[in-house]
This record gives sequence, structure tokens and C-alpha cells, in this order.
Amino acid sequence: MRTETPAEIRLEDYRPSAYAIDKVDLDIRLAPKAAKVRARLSVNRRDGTAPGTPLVLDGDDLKLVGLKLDDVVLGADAFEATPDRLEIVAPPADPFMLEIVTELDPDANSKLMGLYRSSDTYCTQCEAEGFRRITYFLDRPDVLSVYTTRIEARRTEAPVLLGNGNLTATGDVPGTDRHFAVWHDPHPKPSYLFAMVAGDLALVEDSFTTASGREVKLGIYVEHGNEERCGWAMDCLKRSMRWDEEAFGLEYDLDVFNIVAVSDFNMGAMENKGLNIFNDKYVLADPDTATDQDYANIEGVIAHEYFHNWTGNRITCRDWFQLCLKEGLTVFRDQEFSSDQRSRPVKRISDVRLLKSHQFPEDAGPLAHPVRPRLYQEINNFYTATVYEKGAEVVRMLKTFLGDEAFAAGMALYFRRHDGEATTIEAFLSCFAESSGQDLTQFALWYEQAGTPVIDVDSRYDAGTRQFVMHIRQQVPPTPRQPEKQPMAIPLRIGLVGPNGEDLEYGGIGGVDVEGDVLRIAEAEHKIVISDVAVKPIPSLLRNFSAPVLLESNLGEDDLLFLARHDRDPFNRWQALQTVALQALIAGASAAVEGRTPDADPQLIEAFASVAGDESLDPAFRALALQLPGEADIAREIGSDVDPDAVAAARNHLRRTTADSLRSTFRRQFEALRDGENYSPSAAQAGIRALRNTLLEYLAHATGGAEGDLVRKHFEAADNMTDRYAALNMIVHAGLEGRDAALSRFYDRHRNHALAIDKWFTVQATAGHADTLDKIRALTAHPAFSFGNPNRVRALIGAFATGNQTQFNRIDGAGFDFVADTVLALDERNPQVAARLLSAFRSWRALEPVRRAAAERALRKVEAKQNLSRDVQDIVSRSLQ
Ligand code: 0A1
Ligand code: ZN
Repeated sequence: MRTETPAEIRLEDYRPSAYAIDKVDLDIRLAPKAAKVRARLSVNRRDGTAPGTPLVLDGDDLKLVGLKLDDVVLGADAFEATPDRLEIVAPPADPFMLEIVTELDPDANSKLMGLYRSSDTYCTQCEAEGFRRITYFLDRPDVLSVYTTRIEARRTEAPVLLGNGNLTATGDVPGTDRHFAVWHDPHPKPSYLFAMVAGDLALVEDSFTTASGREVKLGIYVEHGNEERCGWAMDCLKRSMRWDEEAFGLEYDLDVFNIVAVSDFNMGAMENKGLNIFNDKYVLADPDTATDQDYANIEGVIAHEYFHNWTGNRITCRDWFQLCLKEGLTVFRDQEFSSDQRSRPVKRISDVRLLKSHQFPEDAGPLAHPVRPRLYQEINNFYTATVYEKGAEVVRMLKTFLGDEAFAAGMALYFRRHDGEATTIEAFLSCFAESSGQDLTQFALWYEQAGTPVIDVDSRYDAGTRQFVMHIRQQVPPTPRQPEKQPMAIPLRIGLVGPNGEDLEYGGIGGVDVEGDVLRIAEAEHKIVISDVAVKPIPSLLRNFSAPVLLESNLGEDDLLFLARHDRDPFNRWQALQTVALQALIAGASAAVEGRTPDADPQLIEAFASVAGDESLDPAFRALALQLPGEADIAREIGSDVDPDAVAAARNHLRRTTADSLRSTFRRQFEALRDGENYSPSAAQAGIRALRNTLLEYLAHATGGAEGDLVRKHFEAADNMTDRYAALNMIVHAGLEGRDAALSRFYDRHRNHALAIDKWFTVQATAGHADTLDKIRALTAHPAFSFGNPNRVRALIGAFATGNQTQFNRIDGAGFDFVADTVLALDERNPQVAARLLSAFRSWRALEPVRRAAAERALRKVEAKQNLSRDVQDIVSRSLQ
């Protein structure tokens, strides 16, 4: 546990290490309570380091049991060791071999960082700073070493022994019940990419031949009994490998690629070289237990981890401030992959929904930070939507500004120039500046300035001069430690939509640099004149969401509904309808605060009817267009003094009035749609199911539970998890008859499938009912609940804190208190999971005063606790700043 004021690490303090470690030889002897790790490090003094400079290695909670230098035991005055640090006081001037023996207790490791056990399988997690929990090391991403790992365990306990790279030897340890395997990874890598796994696991095998003819053995290792649920993940892996060759010319570089699925994992998955370790939620799928969304997530995460092999592993980060160098770029790559595998517009809309629901609130609250932070206390807290999702948007904007060709040339240059290096955002951007000849100085502000820019567009048409004039202003809001902002370089993709719904031709555009249909906004204000416009257009702004900004404009509801019907940009068709719905919901929330019933908006309902029935549109798109903005999205848009009960009342009202007025139409469409005889997770079938379930969700909320039978029938008849889980949500959330029966049926059917039981917890945690918190408290005592399994904690308590706006934000503060108490209890066991749960308070300042005060009290209680982990201490202090 930590000191009172944890140290801040700053980007400007970066210095290369005094020593390099070129080779690491590990000998790991596994045992549940006392594993021994012997590390032999080939240490080299770097140029510029004075001979005799102390070598200071990182540790975390380590027990040192042996130490030799060049095979000689070190005397007590030659080193200083604590659990968190090892200093060799006066190392030799010439290269030397340091041998360190540590003893670990994998069973006692509840933080799930370093070496731990998950359901009897030994596994490791080293990003960001977990390797120092295995041995003392220069545990930083710019120290690259070649690893050889010998793993030894009892054969019966762990018949499978896996490491990074290629397998070079196996055998028995004579006279014992133990065996070993040796793995060698020829690619120098930072310690955070080290991994090993040992256990009794089943193997699903396949192979892949790279474009240049390398045969790669592919393996997915899972608990026995799960072999049948690996097919989709394997298929995703092979498609990812092919796609990276075709889209970026990047081939795999080892003879094996292994994936291991474990059930206790702090995050989604980890890209360890040649040995990816996954949260089993992103590997295991079959139609009975996984939803279409799960299938899509698996596709995205498998691709993401695989793509890290080049963006992250071959080219890694110089320091943790550069995290977005690998994460933003790799998210961009996995998004492009999924767009190519599925519908591009639907993928874009889903990604933007995620960005707006996760990243925008982060950027608008006390935890806001730049895509590349300059300062951190605990790096684990920077695996955020800003680094990942906004980081991906920044790469996408780069591509928009440069055009496809210069972007591709910049990527190629990046891979050529920096392969094998630990590098920076500056080096990355230089490649694109060179490939395009553009000055990217202003663009680089996207990495430096936090906060979501607001773009205000006020436009008018002058029939006399045939000019369309747009006044554009941008403003970046103040964020923690950044009160003043400079104008950003913003690619604003536009079109002028004419009365027939087609894009109008125009003469020229003055007042801004233009490339194709992209305006290069660079100043705080622009007056832009578009000449020779024959008739009054409706501008379609920020097409395909060309920049991660908040757009305000003087377009009225009629204009937006026209765009919703006619824009040739599908993203903006979706966005226009969302904007109309959001405006109606915000007005509805104000009405609810004043105790009035919100006004009905017949035009909006009519627009929903029209999208629902438009068979020229992709069903997946229609489903997205019909889904109302979530309660948290409405709250974010309101921005201050939010009353979550009023928001929910407005949303429930719009949903119910829409359902009541379109009931027979929706019912007819629901019944007419068919997703096919045999279940397939294909985008086409998934789209039809999404549309059917969206229609049914409206029906479930029709006045008086009038369509309850239809929903219950959907639940009973479901032959796949997508439909069954959707129906269960409707039954529970709409409070339909048969709730308890449905919950028990679901539980009984899936009692042996942890990932399905997670859904059972989540559906109950997200019900917006007054008794939900009591039910959750009771569920924490359910035999299937455990604070030791991160997925379970997230499924129940995480889902409550982030997915239940009215009950987490209860006016009596009980929701806040419950989550705060859980954070405190969890912190002793698993600080990372605790800190992440605490970040659910990120929008507390935007609440109305009574709730705001209650949230602050809960945060103060966390702050006051002694011996907080650095993870929780960091989040609570920034939340309160
Ligand atoms: N690099 C991984 C994310 C990750 C980060 C930290 C972890 O520690 C528990 C695990 C995974 C990715 O982007 O997928
Ligand atoms: Zn990643």
C-alpha cells in the first residue's frame, strides 16, 4: 500500500535507462503457493552511462531468494533490496550477467497482475507494470530484450506449458513427476509483452499460410469442454491474419500463434508476443450462449490483439505516455477490419455511439485527459476511452486530411522506419508529414488538448447572390490543468442537399482550405462562402462523423427530418434522426422536471415509422435508427443540473407513445421479418434480429403491457441467445408478467455457463426500478456471485453503476454509497477493478444539486479511507479536483 501523496510521473522527465538488458533467460518452476523464478539478465551499460552507475531495478511485492553477479553470490553491501526495488550499488563497467531468484505465491495473487492462477491455470499479465511482480527488472517499454523461457510444472497439474515465441525443447525432469518446456522468442520485446501459461487445457488447432508461404500453427487453448465454442474465434483469427496482409502488407512473424482463454482477467485481452491471453468472454461463443453483439465483440478483440503484433509489438511505445501510439492505431485498424467484414456504415454508427457514450462523458468531466497524457499517477488508469477510442478517431482524421494514398504511404514508412523500435507520437506523425508534405503541427494538438471541441455552424442561403454562407466557430472547453485552448485542425466533411434529396453542385468554396468535400477548419472562426448554389440547400455537416466534435447548428427539425430521409451519407441519416429525438427528449426532461407531461412529437413518430418500414435500408441500420438515445446520452447532452429521473421519464414517455401509436405497424413488421432457418452470426442475420428485437422492445413498453404475450413467446421460442436475452431484458425492464419465471428459466438453462450467468446478473442490475438496489444487495450473496471474478463484478455492480442511470443516481444517495462501499472492499483484493468501478462517478458534477452533494459525500468517504491503492487514490483525487 502507498504513501499519502503518490508521485506524479511526467512526460518531460523521460530519460533512457542507464543500462540495457539484451537477453533474458527465465527458469520458472511452478507450484501453487511457492513458484520459483530464476532470471538471468545480460546487462549492458548504455553509451553515456558512467562506469559504476548504480543499476536500479523495479519490483512490486517481490521476495528475493538469490542474487548473483557473473555467477558469484553478491555480498550484502553490494546491493539493496526491498519488495519494490533492487539496486546493484556499483555494477561492473563491462557487460555482466545478473542472476535473480524470486519466490512467488500465484494463489495469493488476487490483483491478477504478474503470475496468478485462474481456475487452476497459471497465467501472467504484465502490461503495464506486472513483470516487476515476477522478477526485478527494468520494467519499462523502451528496454527490449530477447527472451528464452523454461517453464516447469507437475505434468498432471499442467500438461500444457506455453510461452512467447517458438517451442524449442520439452522433456521430463528425471526422477520427478515434473516436466518442462523451453520457448524462445527471437524478437526483442519489452517486458510488458512477456507471458507464460501452464495448466490442463484443451487445444483447438488450425493453421495459416502467410502470403510469403510461412506455415503458422494456430492454437486456441480453453478449459476442457469448451472446445466446441472456439470455432468463431479461430475463424476471426484467420480472417484477421489475411486482412492485415491485404490492407497493410503485414505478415505474421513466428511459427506459432497461440491464444489462451481464462475466466479471471482484469481487461479484455492481451497481445503478448505469440501468446495472446484473453478474457474468455472474447473467445467463447455458440448460438445458445453468445449474442450477436458478443460475436461482433469477439471479432473485434481477436483482430485487435492480432493487429498489435505490428502496432504495439514490432513497433512499441517509448514510454507509457505514448500508449495511444499502439492503442489508438490498433483500434483504428480493428475498426477498419470489422467495417470490411460487415456493413461499413453500420460499424461507423456503432463506433460513434460508443465514442459518444463512453469518451464524450469522460472528456467532459473531472477525469478528462489528453489522448497523450503528460502526467500520471497510475498508468493502469489510462487504458481509457480517450486513449483508445478518441485515439482511433485521431488516426482516422489523419487519413481524412491526407487522403488514402498519402496515409497508406505514411503507414508504410512508419513500419519501415521504426520496426524493432520503441517510439513516440512525434515519430509517428513525422512519417505522415513526410508522406504528404503537410505541416501537422496544429494537427498534433489532438494528442495534447483534452476536451471535446464544440463546432457551431450557422448557415444561410441568399437566393439573390446564389451564395450559401456558413459561419463556423470552434471552441475547446477547459479541462483539468488546461484552462486555455488553441483552435484545432478539424476535418469537416460536408454536402449540400437539394430539394430532391440529391447533393447539389456548387461553384467554389472560399474562406477555408478545402480538399474534396472536406473543409479544413483551422481557425477559431471561419466565414465560408459557397458560390453558385442554384437553390436553397440543407447542409449535411460532419458527414460520416469526420471529427470527434460536438456539432451545433441552426438546422431546424424539418431540415433534420429531411436529411434523415434523404442524405446520401448514411451516418448523417442516422445522426439527423438521433438529433431530433435528443431534442425532443431534452424538452421532455425539462417538462418532467416541471411536473408536466412531455409534448408528443408526431413528426418524429412518423419518421420512426418511415425508417422501420423502409425496405431499401439495411435492417441493421433500421434497428440503429429506431433506437432512442440512452439515458446517459441525454444526460450528457443536457450537461448540467441533470435529474436522471426526469430524463428517464421523458425517454419512457417517448418510447411508450411511439409504441402505442405504431403498435400494429411494428407488430406486423416484427412478424413479417425472418432471420433465416439456421442460426448464423452473419451480419445479415444479426441485422434482422436487431431490427426485430428493436421493434419488439417498443411493443414491450406499450401501455399496460398489452404485448406481453408476444414478448413472452419470443423468450420461450428463442433458439439463440440474442433473442432470448433481448426478450428477457424486455420482460424484466418493462416489468411484464412472468418476470420471475423467466429469470429462473434463464438461470436453470445456463447455470453451467458463466458468461451467460453474467447476463443474468446484468439484466437485473440494469432495471430502472426502485427495488433494484435491494435486489442487487441480495444478489451479492447469491452462490454464483464472487468478488474474485472481475467479469462477475462488472456484470452486477459495474452494470449497475454505468448502465442504470436512475438507480445508481438515486436521490437518497444509496446507489452511490453502495458502489463506494464496494470499491473500498474490492480495493484490497483487486485495485484495478476497484478503480475502474469508481470511475462510474465521472459525471457526478453534472447532476442536480441534491444528487451532486450525495455523490460528493460518497467520494469523500472513499478519499478518507486509509491505505487506498494508488489506482483508487488516483481516481478519487482526480474525481474530486
Ligand atoms: N493492451 C491490451 C489491454 C490491456 C491492458 C492492461 C491489462 O492489464 C490487466 C490487460 C490488457 C489491449 O489493448 O488489448
Ligand atoms: Zn490494444
